[in-house]
Amino acid sequence: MNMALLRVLPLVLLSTSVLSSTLVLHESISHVPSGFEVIGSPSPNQEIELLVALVQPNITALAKVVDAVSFPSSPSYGKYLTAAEVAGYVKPAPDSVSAVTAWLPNGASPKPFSPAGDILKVSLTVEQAEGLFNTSFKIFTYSASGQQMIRAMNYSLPSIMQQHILHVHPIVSFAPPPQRPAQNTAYNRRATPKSRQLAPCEDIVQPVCLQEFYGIPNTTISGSKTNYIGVAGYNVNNTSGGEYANNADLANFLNEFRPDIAGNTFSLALLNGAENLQDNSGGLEGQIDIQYTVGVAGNVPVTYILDLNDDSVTSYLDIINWILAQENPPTVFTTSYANEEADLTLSAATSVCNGYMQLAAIGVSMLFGSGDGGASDLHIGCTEFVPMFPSTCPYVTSVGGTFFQPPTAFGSSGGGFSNYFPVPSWQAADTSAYLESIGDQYSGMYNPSGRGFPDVTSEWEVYIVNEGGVTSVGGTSCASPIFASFIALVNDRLIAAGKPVLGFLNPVLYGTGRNGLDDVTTGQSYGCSGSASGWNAGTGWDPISGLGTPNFSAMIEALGI
Ligand SMILES: *[C@@H]1O[C@H](CO)[C@@H](O)[C@H](O)[C@H]1NC(C)=O
Ligand SMILES: *[C@@H]1O[C@H](CO)[C@@H](O)[C@H](O)[C@H]1NC(C)=O
Ligand SMILES: *[C@@H]1O[C@H](CO)[C@@H](O)[C@H](O)[C@H]1NC(C)=O
Ligand SMILES: *[C@@H]1O[C@H](CO)[C@@H](O)[C@H](O)[C@H]1NC(C)=O
Ligand SMILES: *[C@@H]1O[C@H](CO)[C@@H](O)[C@H](O)[C@H]1NC(C)=O
Ligand SMILES: *[C@@H]1O[C@H](CO)[C@@H](O)[C@H](O)[C@H]1NC(C)=O
Ligand SMILES: CC(=O)N[C@H]1CO[C@H](CO)[C@@H](O)[C@@H]1O
Repeated sequence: MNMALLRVLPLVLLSTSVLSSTLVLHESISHVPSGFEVIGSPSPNQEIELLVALVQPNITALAKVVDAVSFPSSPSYGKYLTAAEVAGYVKPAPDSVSAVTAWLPNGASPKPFSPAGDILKVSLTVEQAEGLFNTSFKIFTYSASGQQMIRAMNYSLPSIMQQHILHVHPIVSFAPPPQRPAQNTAYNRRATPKSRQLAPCEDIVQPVCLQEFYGIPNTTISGSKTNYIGVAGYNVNNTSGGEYANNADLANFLNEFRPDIAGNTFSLALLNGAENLQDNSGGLEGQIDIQYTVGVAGNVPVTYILDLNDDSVTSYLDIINWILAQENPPTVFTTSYANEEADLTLSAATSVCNGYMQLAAIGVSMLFGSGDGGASDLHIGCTEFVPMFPSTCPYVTSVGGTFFQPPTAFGSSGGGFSNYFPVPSWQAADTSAYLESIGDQYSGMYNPSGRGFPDVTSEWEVYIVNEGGVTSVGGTSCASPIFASFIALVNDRLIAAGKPVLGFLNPVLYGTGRNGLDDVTTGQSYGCSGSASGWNAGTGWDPISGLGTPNFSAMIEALGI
């Protein structure tokens, strides 16, 4: 009884103040993003689900904790938090939850979407949402897929709610589903390697070549069961087709290229009704991501996390939530999907990036392909370069692509500077040295004070087995799982030496860890007028090859293992 009274009382007070509070425009976009078209108005009774991201009062305190556990010079280095401890920093203030709950209409049934409850999922009719946010919803289609979505050009919040709500998603967010950075072009279907005339590694790379190029060992030594790699997969409807990892193809791949670990496989986590179909109806992405983790990381266990979702922001958040909910989270995670940064609103990108900050706090190395369109994401004729997300989030490690040995940065390797996230302390000296080296070139086409990406690079083109045959594929889609496997094996050596795993990599990699990477000094990316109009590789960090390619023995030495 007492509890009920206590709960009711503030609600009455709040409702009165919300009524007297003025509506303030909270977010707006000026034009319908390209590729989308209005086709009508939704029925007022149609239900829509929205995510309400609440203010995270201690997020700046969490950023300091991440620095403390991630900089080797710090006394707390490697003392990662538990997800429950992280939740303490991001959980909303109790009065935010009660104020927002009281403001929402009956039946909205707000439920925690994230483990800490800092994002709520609510269900509203179009009519209710139009009233609440003083907006007008329309039905839009995305021409690339025919996918329909209900969105608006702007929304308002009562001024009193702005102290509680960061943003409501996806009212003005048109982000198309995450795209595989790679076209994953099967350049051609070749005969099986056994009948090839060329020596291994002369034309296209397979695991043994990566072992040779980067000194990657065959297997683990620690016997750890907690050091494992998570791999993201998205069963996106329509746009790119489903993505699946075929068990028989993996078995053939290992028999052919890694007979020493033949029979190894992977675990599955299926979110939102995703399926790992075995009917050859999928694309190549799932095949690459699984074959180049299971097939490169020796006996490090691999879990494939497949999500079914048609909105990229929610897709990224789904996987963040999954990792935070694991009793034993992966130590390394690789994602070969990306969006152009501008696909996401600043507030949505910030919410997702704050999720990666939480994963940094618990000690997960988050790796992402840097994109496959060079500096411009292949927008020929553009007047500004096109940065890619999540690579621009400072709490992830972005992986570009190189060709063969000695490695040359590949023209399609995504890279550049964020328009949303400022350059972090661990990177500032490197980006300014690079920008000084290019002078006025491209001035006005990028944000010189933004976070630069990629951070590192590895092989771009490899063989996979798909539908029983050997196929060559290319993209930072290949590079990210390869780098993840390298890090997982470095972690294995750290564990064997009784040391903490690497966790958030960048403070280490931009510090002593750079001695465990081989600088890539040749290559130039695609820009706004096609090839050779983007960034140049050079000595030190550059926005096409980052700090360089893996070198296992040098990394072991750099880390003092
Ligand atoms: C969060 O912030 C509040 C108010 O500043 C403070 O009392 C509390 O100790 C902080 N919690 C954590 C986990 O830092
Ligand atoms: C609601 O939005 C309309 C259209 O943008 C605007 O004219 C009106 O002033 C807004 N109402 C309030 C209360 O802000
Ligand atoms: C909000 O969007 C509607 C529909 O596009 C437009 O008519 C209105 O002017 C916009 N309001 C503001 C404040 O931007
Ligand atoms: C790695 O495995 C291959 C067989 O695939 C074997 O030839 C090689 O000797 C092994 N290397 C080491 C260092 O054990
Ligand atoms: C994807 O398509 C299937 C049928 O093809 C449908 O059942 C499912 O609801 C769709 N999922 C999403 C997220 O659109
Ligand atoms: C890796 O680093 C070692 C030094 O630790 C060096 O001798 C070797 O040449 C490097 N490997 C490559 C492929 O550059
Ligand atoms: C082209 C295509 O695959 N279209 C499919 C998109 O997804 C819907 C279901 O969400 C299917 O009905 C379409 O056939």
